[in-house]
Amino acid sequence: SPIRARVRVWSGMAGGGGGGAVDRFELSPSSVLKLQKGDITVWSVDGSTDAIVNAANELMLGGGGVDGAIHRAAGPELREACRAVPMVRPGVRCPTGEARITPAFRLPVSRVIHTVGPIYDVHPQPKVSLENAYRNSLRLAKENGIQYIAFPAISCGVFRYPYNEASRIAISTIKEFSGDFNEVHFVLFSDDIYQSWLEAARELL
Ligand code: AR6
Repeated sequence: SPIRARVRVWSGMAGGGGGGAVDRFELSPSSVLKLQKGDITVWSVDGSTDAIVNAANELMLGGGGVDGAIHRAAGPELREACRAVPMVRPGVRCPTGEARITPAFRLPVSRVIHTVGPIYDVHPQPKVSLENAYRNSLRLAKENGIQYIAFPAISCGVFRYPYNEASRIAISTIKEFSGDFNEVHFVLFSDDIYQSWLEAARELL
């Protein structure tokens, strides 16, 4: 069963999303969850078994929010790699709840996993799709030998998912993969969202 102890450490560079306090929770004896505030585009652990997750849209050619930041930092090659992902139907490279993987180009990590969360007010079953977005990102990461993975708060920006619900969904889905990764990180951009993730981790881990 997960160990309840929680410690605060200073991130330094490795695993850092810009530096700052990192909250650490054990998922299994060999696997930890880390929460921090920061910018996911500067996060990395080792540049060979690490990946960041992008909160993309179904077309996968960039957008606003974290998607825009990741494309800017990765350079135009990322857009070309995304364009090469086959369409499953017109306008859709990655259906909501699924995930696709590309190289990371100028980012400090080895790969980018693109997933699409639900638009909260529009999707008929937003909870299932948000769970699937986390689950399929983690499955694809595992298949590709990723040991360190960092997520943003998928759907919590433009797609308007209430972050107090999204944080519980995110943490409980990560728990399904206890032991599959050395480290799973959340790099959260705003204080209210970070606090909500911290509460969910204290409750659920
Ligand atoms: N690092 C970490 N988190 C960030 C960063 C960053 N550099 N920048 C923003 N966030 P959003 P969504 C946070 O809107 O709701 C795009 O246009 C942000 O504060 O990026 O899934 C896509 O193309 C928020 O908490 O993603 C899609 O069309 C979280 O990332 C659509 O938005 C997610 O917000 C996807 O919407």
